Parts: sequence; C-alpha cells; structure tokens
Amino acid sequence: MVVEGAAADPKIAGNTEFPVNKGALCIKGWTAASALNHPERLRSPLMRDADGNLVPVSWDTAMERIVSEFRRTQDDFGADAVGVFGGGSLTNEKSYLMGKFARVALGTANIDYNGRFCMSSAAAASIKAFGIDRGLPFPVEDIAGAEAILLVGSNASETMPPIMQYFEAQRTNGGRLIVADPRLTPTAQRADLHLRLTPGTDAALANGILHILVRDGLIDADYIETRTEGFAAVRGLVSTYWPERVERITGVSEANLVRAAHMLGEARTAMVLTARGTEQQAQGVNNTLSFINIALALGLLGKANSGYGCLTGQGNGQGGREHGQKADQLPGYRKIDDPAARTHVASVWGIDPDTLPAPGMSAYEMLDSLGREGGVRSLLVLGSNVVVSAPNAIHVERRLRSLDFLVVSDFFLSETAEMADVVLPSAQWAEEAGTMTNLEGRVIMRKQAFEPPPEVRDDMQMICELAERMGKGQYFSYESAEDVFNELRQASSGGPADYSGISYEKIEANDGVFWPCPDDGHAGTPRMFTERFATPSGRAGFNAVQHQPPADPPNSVFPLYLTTGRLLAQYQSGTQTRRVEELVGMAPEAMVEVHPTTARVYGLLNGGIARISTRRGDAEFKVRVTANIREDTLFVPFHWGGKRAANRLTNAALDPTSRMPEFKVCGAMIEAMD
Ligand SMILES: Nc1nc2c(c(=O)[nH]1)N[C@H]1C(S)=C(S)[C@@H](COP(=O)(O)OP(=O)(O)OC[C@H]3O[C@@H](n4cnc5c(=O)[nH]c(N)nc54)[C@H](O)[C@@H]3O)O[C@H]1N2
Ligand SMILES: Nc1nc2c(c(=O)[nH]1)N[C@H]1C(S)=C(S)[C@@H](COP(=O)(O)OP(=O)(O)OC[C@H]3O[C@@H](n4cnc5c(=O)[nH]c(N)nc54)[C@H](O)[C@@H]3O)O[C@H]1N2
Ligand SMILES: [Mo]
Repeated sequence: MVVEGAAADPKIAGNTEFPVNKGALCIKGWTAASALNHPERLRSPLMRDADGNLVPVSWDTAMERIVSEFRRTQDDFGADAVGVFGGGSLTNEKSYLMGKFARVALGTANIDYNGRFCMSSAAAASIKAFGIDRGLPFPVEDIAGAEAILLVGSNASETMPPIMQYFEAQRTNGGRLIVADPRLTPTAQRADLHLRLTPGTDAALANGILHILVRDGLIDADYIETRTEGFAAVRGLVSTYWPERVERITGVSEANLVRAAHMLGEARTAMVLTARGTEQQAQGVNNTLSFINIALALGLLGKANSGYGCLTGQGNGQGGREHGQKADQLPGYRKIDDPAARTHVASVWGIDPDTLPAPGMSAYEMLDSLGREGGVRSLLVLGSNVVVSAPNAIHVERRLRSLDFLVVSDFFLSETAEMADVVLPSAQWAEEAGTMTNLEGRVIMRKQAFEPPPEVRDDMQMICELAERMGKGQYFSYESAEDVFNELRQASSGGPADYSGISYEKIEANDGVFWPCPDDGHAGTPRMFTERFATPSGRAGFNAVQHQPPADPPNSVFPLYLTTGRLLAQYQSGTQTRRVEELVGMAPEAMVEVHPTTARVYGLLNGGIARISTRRGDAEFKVRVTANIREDTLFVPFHWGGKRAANRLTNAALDPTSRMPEFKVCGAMIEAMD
C-alpha cells in the first residue's frame, strides 16, 4: 500500500507494482488513513489519578512510574512476576525488541502474544510434520495454478479480499474449489463444493476423505515411499473412518465426501489450505495434522502449484512468531530451551546464556495467572486488546482487575487500555519504519511516511527508553529500525527462520525476500521442500489423529453449537475499525447468525435482540436470520466489547501442544430478549 499527501490529509492507494496484492487492498486498507488523524487518537501518556481517572501526564512521569512499579513487583515477587503481552501486528523489529526487552531488561520468562490465539496450531502442526513452519511454503501465485483446492475453515472472501484474485485466476484456469465451513460464507458460495460440517468435526472429515483416497487408489505411493514416514499407522487409522461413520459425525453426506476426495485425488496439482476455523480448537494441532496427512498422501508438498499452507491472519502474523515474542522462543524461530540456541543468541546480545530465562506461560495461561500467587502481578500490553479478544473474557477481565499494575500502549483508548494504570500513546503504521513477513515468508518493507504527532512515540523508542531506565541501556542502543534489523539478522543466523542474508537494501531491490536466506549471496527461498523436509530424516511425518469431541459440547441445557469469527467490515477487537464511520455503517453492531428453523424454535425475530448463554457467561446480539448456517449452529463475530463481546461466551480449553483456545466451538443456548 502507498500513502501520499500531507500528514493532515493522508491518501491511501494500492501499489499496483507490488507482486503479492497487485494493488488490491481490502476495505479496511482503503479506510486506514482516517485512523491517523482520528479525534479519539491518544496524544499523550495517561496515568490514573487519586480519583481513579486517567489524566494526561508527561512521558517522564509515565516512564518513572512504570519503572518503579516493575521494580517493586520484581523485588517483592521475583523477576517472572512482570509479564509482557505483545501482538502479531507489530513489525519484525518490534517483535524482536519485545522478546529481548522481556529476557534482557526485565529478566522475565513471561512474554507471550496474541499469535497464540491466531496461527499457533498450524505452526505447531507444520513443525511436527515438516520440521519448520512457514505459512505458505510456496509463493501465493501458485494458488492460481492449482487444479483443485481444499480450503478448510477460511472465509477468505471476507478476511483476505486481496488474495481472492488468485482464487479468481484459479477458477478462470478451470481449477476447482472445495470449502469446508459450517456456514455458507461468501467464500463457500463461490466454491464448486461446500462441505457444511458440524463445528468441531474437522479431523473426522479429513480422515474420511483420506479413507476414500486410499480405498479408491488415488494416493501417490511413490511419494509416500520416498518422501514421508509414518503412513502405515495413518492408513490403519483412516480405514476405520468409513464414509457412513464420517457422515454421522460431520453431517457431510457420503456423496460429498466422495466428490471431495475425487476432485483432489484426480487433479494433477492440488492444495490443502487451512485457517482459523479448524485451527482455533482444543484439537487444533491434530485437526491441522489430519489435513496435512491428505496433502502428504497425495504427494503435494514441494511441487509447483501444489502443497499444504496456512492462511495467515494479522499483518505480521508470520514474522511476529519468529523473533522471540513467544514464551518458548528465541529469534530465528529458535527454541529457548535449546542450549545451542541460548548460547548463540546470548553471544549476539552480549549476555551470559545462563541469565536467559526458561520458557514462560502461554498467552491464556499468563492471563489466567494475573494477580495470583506465583503469577504475573504487573503487566505490559502492547499490540493487543485482550479484554475483548481473549477467550473467557469475563474471567480475563477479573484477572486484569486483580493486577498490581497494568500498562498498555495503543493508538486509542481500547477496552484494555481503559483498565490500565498507565497508557502510552503509540505511533501508527505510517509513522514508523520496519519490516513485516507476509504469509509466504516474504520479508517486506514498511516505510515511514509521516512523523508521529508531537507527544506520540514509536514503540521501539519507548521500549529502548524503558530498558535504559531499568539500567539495561547498553543492550538497547540503536540508531534506527534498520539497526535493530541488522542485529535480528545475526540473532536469526543458523536458526530455522534464517534472515542473515536479508538486508533492507535487498528487500527494496527485490520487492521482498523469502526466508530462509542464510547469506548475502543467497536469493531467498520462494518454494520449500523441493528436495527434503526440515526434519532430522529429511522426510515429512504422517501423524495418526483420532476425532475427538469438543471440550464443551452441546447438551440439553446448551443445545446449540456456538462458533465465532469475523465480518468483512470490522477488524479484530475493533479498536480501529469501530472508529471508522464507513465501516461502522457497513457493520454497525454485534449480531448473531441463526438459521430460520432455529429462529422459529427459539422464538427469535430477525432484527430482534437475543441473549446467548454458555457455561462461562452471557452476551447480547442482534438477530440475523439466514439460511446460510447450519440449524444447530450460531455464529457471532468477536469485534465488539462490553455486553456484546463474543468472548464472554467462549471456552478457554487449550490445545495441549499449541495452547490455542477453543474459540470455534462450544455448547450454547439462545433466547429472545424482547
Ligand atoms: N475483515 C477482517 N479480516 C481479517 C480479520 C478481521 O478481524 N476482519 N482478522 C485477520 C486475522 S488476525 C485472521 S487470524 C484472519 C482469520 O481469517 P479466517 O480464518 O478466514 O476467519 P474466521 O472468521 O475466524 O474463521 C473462518 C471460518 O471458520 C468457520 N468455522 C467455524 N467453526 C468451524 C469448524 O469447526 N470447522 C471449520 N472447518 N470451520 C469452522 C467460520 O464459519 C468462518 O467462516 O483474518 C484476518 N483478516
Ligand atoms: N471469539 C474469538 N476471539 C478471537 C478470535 C476468534 O476468531 N474468535 N481470533 C483471535 C485472533 S486470530 C486474533 S489475531 C486476536 C486479535 O485480537 P487482538 O489481540 O485484540 O488484536 P487487535 O484487535 O488487532 O488489537 C491490537 C490492539 O493493539 C493496537 N495496536 C495495533 N498495532 C499496534 C502497534 O504497532 N503498537 C501499539 N502500541 N499498539 C498497536 C490496536 O489499536 C488494538 O487496540 O483475537 C483472537 N480472538
Ligand atoms: Mo489472527
């Protein structure tokens, strides 16, 4: 995207030369400029006064207060009692600094970020199966050349409009699209086949499709033999997923299962793509692995216009998970409990590896620990609005209130910032420089177009100053974002996400560089797995995965499935988009999608207000009656706060590996309020 015009009246345009989106932006991109000069934008630090009001203060006062509170917490409760919560919208440079700040300036184990709620299950599954995680291990253009695509739990038409040009091209080329979603979304409407599965039955669906592929001789025996391991156990397991059994579990007819299997199995090139629908479950890693099994059995990985991929979420969803913002991670996608990784990163940072903390708590576990014995007592939140976006939000709000001290950095007074003791105003995307890594693992540049308003600072400056005031300034002296990036390159060198051969200059000259890029002369890696996988044996691993019911299934009191997700015109917790008039016009309020039959059964009127309850709490939504959803399922977007927050309802049951909460399925009941 390009930004033009004066700071007071910025204009946004698509960059038609840029290879990934060819100038296409989604509605939120076109309207993003209005957030820059929005009247509600934070323009100075705020601190809570004796009456409990947030009042403007100087940076000096705010920083002094933060340092003294962090010190007090650490003196009384130990280093790990200060926590850091980051976000996947931050640049690579900021994500890297957040991780370093936590480990070096605070010495705390407890840093995690909202990517845990986003792509963590797909990331864990890819690491398990392929030894490495890069959202798409191939360039996005490959989509256009796939003869068949299975898209699972993604509503890309609404959540990634710029990528749809590749699906359009795929269709023009005669390719076919299968969408697995409990709703007939705009994405599913343009598919050749819609698999309207029961929420939480993804692994059964995948096993059922693989059963038919094996039965009908559509698998690639050669590829399985030479490039993979573990197929025998999977073949044994899927042999028990007979189509009638799978139809019973998933609600997808045997005829459609066979159609899906044959579309995929008979295509010369094919892709399996997953997104949050199947990943945001307590079985999210297993679900993803079960779809990866299909891609491996068909021999898709490492071939042009074929493969498995995860469609990324936030702006820097990929880079945000590579540079140490995650509780168990060091830069370059290294593991913090790996002695060699600790030695390498400590030497780049100029510290003793023994001073590096151990792995900390995952995002929800950290939120759940707030204010408790042995938990986090003081928290810095930067780049997330947790009280709206974390699961089991009533509980999370209670935990946040029990903190000794909360500091939030944001552009606006988000619902989470409203609860803070200190609020710091941050520069927005057009006011700072840095790099992002897109869904293809392509490192791209974001240039600074404007200066931030006078009392607003960019997060990098803020973090470095805070480190200095904590007495660790010598580890945080940088001239520029590029300076930070050059250190990140060294820290990532030799790691799975190796950026050491990527420079600002090279990014500019090539419209981005794909990692891994291990030295200056290396051109980057657009397509992975052509020869081998990143596992010790070089082979990809099959994983036998049983279907398991959701953690909180429907019962006679909570008879319906509740699922949650997104709308085209709103973004995430809505801090920015709920403040843009055009977008509010398109999606003015929280609503629930209900099937006409279900509406009749529960006495709900289109446009009326309904209360939804689950075992966690209740929330209120405007009713939208639509035949595009299963009769047994309710769908609510999570973009609103207060009584309209979907996350008052959601279940925080976590996937055992990724620690992803079960946002996508729980038992619920609905009643009319008027
Ligand atoms: N407009 C808009 N675009 C966005 C965002 C936004 O907030 N607004 N957020 C960005 C981010 S951070 C992300 S992560 C992406 C997310 O992008 P998506 O993954 O496309 O978005 P979701 O709406 O969360 O979920 C996708 C679909 O999963 C379906 N689903 C629900 N339960 C199940 C299930 O049990 N199984 C299966 N197979 N499907 C199920 C839902 O009906 C929904 O249509 O979007 C990005 N783009
Ligand atoms: N029920 C339900 N809940 C969900 C999901 C779901 O599908 N269903 N999806 C989950 C997913 S995939 C995600 S990614 C999360 C997203 O939810 P959040 O983690 O809350 O993400 P955002 O709403 O983008 O919040 C980012 C906040 O940080 C601010 N911010 C953005 N960039 C910067 C920056 O550079 N610096 C500073 N200082 N502040 C910044 C924004 O103004 C905003 O207030 O929600 C998760 N929650
Ligand atoms: Mo996300």
